Amino acid sequence: MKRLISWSMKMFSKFLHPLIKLLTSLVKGVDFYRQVKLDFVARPDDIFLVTYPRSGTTWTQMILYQLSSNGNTDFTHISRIFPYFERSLMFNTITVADLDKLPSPRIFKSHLPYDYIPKGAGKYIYIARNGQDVAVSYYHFHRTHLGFKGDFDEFFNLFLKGKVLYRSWFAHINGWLVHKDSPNVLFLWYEDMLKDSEKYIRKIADFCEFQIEPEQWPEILKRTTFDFMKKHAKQFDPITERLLDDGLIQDAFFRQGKAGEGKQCLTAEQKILFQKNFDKYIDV
Ligand code: PPS
Repeated sequence: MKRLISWSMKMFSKFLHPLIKLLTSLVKGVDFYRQVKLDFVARPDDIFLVTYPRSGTTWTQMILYQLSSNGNTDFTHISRIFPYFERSLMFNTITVADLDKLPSPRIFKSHLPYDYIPKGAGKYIYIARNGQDVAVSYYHFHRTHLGFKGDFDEFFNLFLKGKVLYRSWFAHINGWLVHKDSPNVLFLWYEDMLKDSEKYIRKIADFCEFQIEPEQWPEILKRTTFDFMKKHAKQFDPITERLLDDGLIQDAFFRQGKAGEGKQCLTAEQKILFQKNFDKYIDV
């Protein structure tokens, strides 16, 4: 009898799981469509930084931050400055009303294909990267950040078929390449930026119409180097972003390791309540 009940429960949950998954993604899709297509109001000075993942997004975010601010680096995570457009809305970490409150120019990170990106009079910076390099970088990212357990061969086949997050690299690039000469699109290659960072950082500054004083340049160039950013990795790593979204704090596990803090922190009332529970439940 127990076995029969267990089997029935197993079958029931087997049936429910895909249904719940389907319904959840349907609800998310409808919500996302409503927010992006109906509620979001684009501004003429919005800047969308768009890429297929692993193509230099974070680097360009830092470039934009250094160009658009006095260049301090004491932010918790770059996503708190420039929202990750679709992720924030999809996971409800931000609402369209929150986006409405952001000061201009708003700068958004996005991996959306051309057809999905909100259209307006704003500017679009698209960074493209060699697809084979993207595949390798994305494979490592899938393993370290998305729980992928397979080997590169398996991942590469999925990548070619577009069965990865943000789907086909080929379709993504192609969708944006068609618009590369539009006056409000700055289409850059990651490899070109690597070869001559300063030239392309200046291009980005001009495109965004940021006024940079000559004395600001050395700091901007220093803070956007790979070495500098790697030293501050936590401020850029999506793992930090996820922890912050969930209200979790890193490096807080080891706190004091001392005795007597309870006595100092509890109020007299809390101490009485504690003692009452102690007397009620502990009788040895
Ligand atoms: S993500 O996850 O989509 O946001 O990734 P993304 O930021 O687009 O790309 C990550 C790759 O960019 C490299 N990166 C840099 N290259 C040069 N200079 C700087 N400053 C820089 N910052 C990040 C990063 O190392 C990833 O590439 P790989 O090949 O994996 O090292």
